[in-house]
Amino acid sequence: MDSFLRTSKEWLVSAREEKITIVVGNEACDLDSMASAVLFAWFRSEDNPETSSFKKYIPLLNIPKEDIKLRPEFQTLFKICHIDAANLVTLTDLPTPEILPPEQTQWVLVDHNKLDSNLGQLYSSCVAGCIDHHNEENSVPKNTKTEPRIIEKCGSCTSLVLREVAAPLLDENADLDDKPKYGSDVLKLGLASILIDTHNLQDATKTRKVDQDVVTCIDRILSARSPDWNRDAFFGEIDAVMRNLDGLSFNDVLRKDYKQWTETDVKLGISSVVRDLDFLDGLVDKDQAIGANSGQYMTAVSEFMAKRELDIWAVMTIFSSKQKDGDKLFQRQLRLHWRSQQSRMLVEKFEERNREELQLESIKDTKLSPGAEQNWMTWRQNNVAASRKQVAPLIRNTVKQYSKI
Ligand SMILES: [Mn+2]
Repeated sequence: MDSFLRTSKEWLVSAREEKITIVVGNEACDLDSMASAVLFAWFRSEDNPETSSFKKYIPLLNIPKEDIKLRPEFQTLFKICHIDAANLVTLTDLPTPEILPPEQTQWVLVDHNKLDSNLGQLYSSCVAGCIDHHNEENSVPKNTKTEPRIIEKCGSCTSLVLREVAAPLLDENADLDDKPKYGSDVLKLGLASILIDTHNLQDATKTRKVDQDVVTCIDRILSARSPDWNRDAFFGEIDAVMRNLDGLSFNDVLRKDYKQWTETDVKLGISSVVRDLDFLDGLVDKDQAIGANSGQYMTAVSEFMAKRELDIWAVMTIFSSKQKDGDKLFQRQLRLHWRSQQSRMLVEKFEERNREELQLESIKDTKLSPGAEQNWMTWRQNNVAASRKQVAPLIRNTVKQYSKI
């Protein structure tokens, strides 16, 4: 797979002569987006790159190159799967439109279904298909030609990708052992993504049949190939690396898993964090080497928001604590920051409209000593099933309905 990635990187610059398909995940670029893009490109590309009819599919990570280092779980998985991170195409590698003219490209979106930001401005008319598990944005043409158009709710987009482009995986009678396309490295890349998104199939609010089916089949193949194979241990290794945010600054933690939308001229950003708010607020202190008070917190927040011109910035946390019976209890918190009185009104409207559905319960920030006037509100979100996938549309709907008043 590594040599495929290296070759695909070279195709980028020869696109003037030969058309290419770019497969891109969403801008949060989590494990699911990365694995979906790589696996779609890998399975759709034909085996023999020398033939002229070769279809060139290039996976693209929707982040600058330097941001790969914010995702240590990628590094761990790349090691397991024998992938050199340097061979992956990132936004930093994307040539200018003069070298990569839009008409020479078609784009397949995985793990999102609307091409946003800079890429969207240049290439949204070239979108030729999508596979996604988010809400329908009605942006990808309804009739795609040779590429799929699949939008279906499930735990991991990777499950949908594999079901679509690697169907023999789900066929119990298929013998895949001598097929390089189905090597163990490839299967582990897909498996890691699905296990993380479904918490090893334990998160019943997210896991669907397609996730279960794909995991069961990959698990069976890997067990048959190696007596030492242990799915739980594999999940545990990746999960532990993901939750370890040691050494990252406040700013890095908040841009590690970040998405942004513009709704009726209001800019909304949402950061997802796998630790609680006390951990996060402690980092403000660490960054500045002095005790954190609300004023310092506000400075850090203003910088983050100003850099992205945000009107509203949400921070969502998900973390777990061990119960007496050994089970994990998952908890969520939500914090919304506003820039102006207008965006404050939107945040208040959001709370009013969604308090019940999200089971929001106001909480005090324990790590921040009071200082200047706050421009944020914090809640415990007792509806733990609602992740960013559900909360983002709720905030966007409030903005759509009230921002013009
Ligand atoms: Mn996803």
